[in-house]
Amino acid sequence: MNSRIIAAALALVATLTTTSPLLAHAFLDHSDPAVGSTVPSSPTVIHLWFTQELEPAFSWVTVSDQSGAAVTDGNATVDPSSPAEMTVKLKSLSPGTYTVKWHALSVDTHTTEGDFNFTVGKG
Ligand SMILES: [Cu+2]
Repeated sequence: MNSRIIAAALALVATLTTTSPLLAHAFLDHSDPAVGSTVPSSPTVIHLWFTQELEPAFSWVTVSDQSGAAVTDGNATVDPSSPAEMTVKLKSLSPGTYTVKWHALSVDTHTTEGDFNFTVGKG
């Protein structure tokens, strides 16, 4: 490869990087159970909807109880028919507050992460 082609390629990368839109990341849009909510009984799954489509192999969710123990049943999945949605099955949850941590790689290759709580009431 000659140096002119390399220079042109670098210029193109710089242009793409500096002009990417600010909103083009996968942030959490909403979830079920909702962020900060209290639900009457143990949900069997938690759904997270993002603002952009996800790369399933590099996106995950963990759910833990107050002692830090994982309460998920298997890994999070992304349904190909709903690529901005991540779902993970849950074990049967006792009343208490649970922490959801998510890490997303969007199709634009940007990673984002965050966490929130939800509470299972006494039913
Ligand atoms: Cu992005």
